Amino acid sequence: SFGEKKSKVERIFELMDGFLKNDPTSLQNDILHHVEYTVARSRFSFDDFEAYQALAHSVRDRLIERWHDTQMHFKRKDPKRIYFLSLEFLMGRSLSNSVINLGIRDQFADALSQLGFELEVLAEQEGDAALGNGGLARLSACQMDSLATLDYPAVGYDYANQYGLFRQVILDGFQHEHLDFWLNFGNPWEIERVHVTYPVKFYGTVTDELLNEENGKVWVPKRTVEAVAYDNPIPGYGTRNTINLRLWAAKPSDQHNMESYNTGDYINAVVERQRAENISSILYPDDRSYQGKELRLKQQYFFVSASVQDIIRRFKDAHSTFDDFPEKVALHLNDTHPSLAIAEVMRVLVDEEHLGWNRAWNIICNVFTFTTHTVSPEGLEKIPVDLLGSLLPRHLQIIYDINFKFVEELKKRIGLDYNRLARMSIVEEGAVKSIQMANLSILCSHTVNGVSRVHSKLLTTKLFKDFYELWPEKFQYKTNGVTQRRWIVVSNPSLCALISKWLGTEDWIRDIDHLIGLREHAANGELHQEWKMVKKVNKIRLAEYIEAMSGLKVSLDAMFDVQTKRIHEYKRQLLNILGIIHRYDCIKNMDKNDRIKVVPRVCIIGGKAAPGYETAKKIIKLCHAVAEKINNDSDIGDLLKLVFIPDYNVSVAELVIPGADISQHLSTAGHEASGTGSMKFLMNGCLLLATVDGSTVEIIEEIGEDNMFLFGAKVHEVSALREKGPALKVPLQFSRVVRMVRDGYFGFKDYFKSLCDNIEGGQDYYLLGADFTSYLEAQAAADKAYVDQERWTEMSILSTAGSGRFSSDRTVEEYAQKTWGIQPCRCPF
Ligand code: F55
Repeated sequence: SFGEKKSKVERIFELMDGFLKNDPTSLQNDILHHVEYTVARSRFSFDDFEAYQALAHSVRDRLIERWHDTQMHFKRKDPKRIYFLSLEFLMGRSLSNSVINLGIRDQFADALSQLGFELEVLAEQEGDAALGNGGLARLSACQMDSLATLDYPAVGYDYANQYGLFRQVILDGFQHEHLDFWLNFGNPWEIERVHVTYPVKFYGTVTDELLNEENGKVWVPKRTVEAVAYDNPIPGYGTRNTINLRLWAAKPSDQHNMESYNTGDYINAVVERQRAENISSILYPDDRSYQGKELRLKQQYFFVSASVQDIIRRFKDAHSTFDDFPEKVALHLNDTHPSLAIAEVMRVLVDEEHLGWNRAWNIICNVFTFTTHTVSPEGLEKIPVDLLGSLLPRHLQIIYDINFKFVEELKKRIGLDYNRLARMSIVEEGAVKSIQMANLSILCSHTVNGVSRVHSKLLTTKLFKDFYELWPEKFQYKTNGVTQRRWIVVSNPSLCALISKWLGTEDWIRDIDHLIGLREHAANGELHQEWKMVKKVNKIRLAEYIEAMSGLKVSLDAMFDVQTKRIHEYKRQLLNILGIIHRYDCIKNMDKNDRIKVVPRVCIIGGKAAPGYETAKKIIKLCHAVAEKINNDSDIGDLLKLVFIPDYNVSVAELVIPGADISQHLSTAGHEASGTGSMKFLMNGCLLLATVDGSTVEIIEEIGEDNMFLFGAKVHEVSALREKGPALKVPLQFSRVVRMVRDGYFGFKDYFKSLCDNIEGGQDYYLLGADFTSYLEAQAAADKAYVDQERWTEMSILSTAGSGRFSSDRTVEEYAQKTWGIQPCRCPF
């Protein structure tokens, strides 16, 4: 019936038969095409960076194909989706990860080598996407990788930071913060969606016109900002599924503000409009405290509002009644940062969709899930009522209404226990009246998760005890995990090949349970040889990096001892440094015969301090001061070196972790909710020296105490030790090393005084003194074990073999089944 004319579909098939090809010639063609037409350089002359850009665009094309197919498939099948709301994602670099997950790494490597380029070298050209602070943010990234790989219909949402986390620059041993212009050289991984935009409104007043519950209220906002979507495809491994991380950028809205200025003030009107973009410009660099800043609140609401509009739009495209909403939507709150979503969904359902309060409330209670990453009450987010009321007046009302009904209900259940009512209330009275976002999140979520077993115990017995007693069934935990794709396959190709060889399969990359198969080879001499070779290769890579960064040459025979993570008092980098001083002091006092027995060490410390965190910054300076002394002491030579690795981020971690022999996780027991760095080290066959805290408790169950170096007070012992105050005994060795710092042995006497005061005279909140002896014993045990290289290698193999439980694949699987109620939805092509 179409006669001579071909159908549009036929014509498209004729022009583009199927997908992009991955043979060397096609790949080379694509790369050169992008050099010429995307990068706009001559295909006869382009440098490494330009080659990287062209390569990235060739990979991006392949991601887009799969992304389209996946989205179409999801749309057709309309499964329940998980919307992962997080204010932070630490994605790091994407190139290697993408080509590996797409299954075309080797093809690209071959294609490039024929053009005279090396894939690894080009991958180094990529900047590090640091849209987050630390563990919480990297966890989101690992979970996205697992969600894609396990074929779950997921969407990640965040706002699009213009600047990432600050770059740490060290000058004279002091941390300086530099802006991270991560988008200056373009970002080939994002796809701008100029048509996917939503207005986000702020300020204004709520009218009293429509007071009946069915109709809701009318909010007359005063400012509008436009949210524009930037999509970042996240490919799964061994599947065509490619999910979306949608980031919102703030743009001035067209209709807004211009008319409110008199015509004479045109210039100021334009300048004022541009300020809209500030909302998505900066990432708050503090990973512990909530400052109650207006800009932070704006960022939270901005991304939450755009995401909620997007989610509701997608839902309404396929459904006619909101009663189906909980069957199609799981909304996950990654900590309380996105918890305004609760009030926003409520507002949309009541004020805009006119569902009536009770129906809306019922929906809310069946869609939200919440994970907290915090252990201490000080870590909980509070938003001053005045601030919220001026920026989002209607949301404040809704939260008040939720709270009123909750407290009424609560009185019926628990009676007039006013202390408990006050603790559980969402509204906290006090000097600064504020909203307790955790209470709101717990109340409105059907599931509340901790991030490790001990963390969960602390939540149910301390932090959220009142809520637990009311709703024990809400509380769960999902021990964190990390993705083996990034933390072994991408970052440690030699180990990856070795594991696959000995397991006789690559299946462990998708199904981590296979990893345990290494255990039966743990004593195999041949494997030992190969295992040691791999470690050596990675140590060489790390040593070269250290030399390039600092000029310091380190011995490959030394034990590479690493502590890299955000700098915090509770993580006790100071304990590590004091231990190093002790080691130095011991070596200095040894005679020749004893020195021969010393196991040489390269101590590596890295991590950022929040810009306003003075004590953490002093710890960084102390590390440099001690390093200066030790590294320049010719009497010490290769027996001890101390290196601070600047600007620790995901890409640096990929280099450091595989090269570590041992890694330290020293949090005072009860302070680390989980810890995820340890899991990455573990996967890379690195031994752990750790306190029995957070996820380490569960790591012990998998690896066995004999294969780790544990020390320190246990969670239940900490408060009794603290209560002793000045009466707490500390070892002489401890007082001796602190005295060295006090007396200016490493210079900067006055500057370090407060660090010393913090840990002496009954002030030692994090119990460095109390744990010192036990710490030194664990260190001595590590030295002893290292001397027996075969035993050490066996422990190393057993560490990797036992790391399977700490894959984010397991974590995500648990979330899918026990929290989100979602099923895989695999793209069939
Ligand atoms: C960032 C911003 C604010 Cl306002 C508060 C906290 C943070 C943050 O980065 N927290 C964080 O990283 N917490 C960590 O989460 C990890 C993943 O669950 C845990 O492993 C770790 O114990 C916890 O400290």
